[in-house]
Amino acid sequence: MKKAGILIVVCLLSVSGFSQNMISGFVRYDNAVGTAMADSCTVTLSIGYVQYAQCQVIAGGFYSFANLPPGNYQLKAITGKKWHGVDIIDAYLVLLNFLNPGTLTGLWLQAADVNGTGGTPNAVDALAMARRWVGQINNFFPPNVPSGGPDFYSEVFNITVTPTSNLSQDIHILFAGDVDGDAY
Ligand SMILES: [Ca+2]
Ligand SMILES: [Ca+2]
Repeated sequence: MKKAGILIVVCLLSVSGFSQNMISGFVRYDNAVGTAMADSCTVTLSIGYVQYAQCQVIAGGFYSFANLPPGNYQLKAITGKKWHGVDIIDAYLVLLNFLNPGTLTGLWLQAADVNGTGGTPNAVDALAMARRWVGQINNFFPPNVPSGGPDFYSEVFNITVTPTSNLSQDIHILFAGDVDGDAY
């Protein structure tokens, strides 16, 4: 089996100087103002299912990859931030969306399926959110999500890098179940 090489952190710590084949932007929480995630977040670049590079965000939530070989990459963020931000309001919003699909969209809709069953999030998801809110359960999707672990969702982008690319792409993340985005 061919061993895949992982490029060890090609991120820039500043944007000084001239670089090509760049992807840069900010990791933001998916709320109304797009709060920048200033720490505890990593951006990954993958080719297919193989991670090619990763980069920690720096102050202000900024990330940057430079001098990337041309090709197609998948871009997303992960976070080690502690899960929070889900309460009975979020559960209520999941029920509203079940009765009137379309009230939750995008990452908020993805994050509503806290038990990972797929399909339209429903009362079972809402009940799990309420139970976790009051401390009856420690996670949504065991054993994939350890207690206190990184249960979050990230936007995922398919990016094509060319020899002259200088791409800007913000990446939004959301804690599982925080369908009103009020954790930040
Ligand atoms: Ca579900
Ligand atoms: Ca919330």
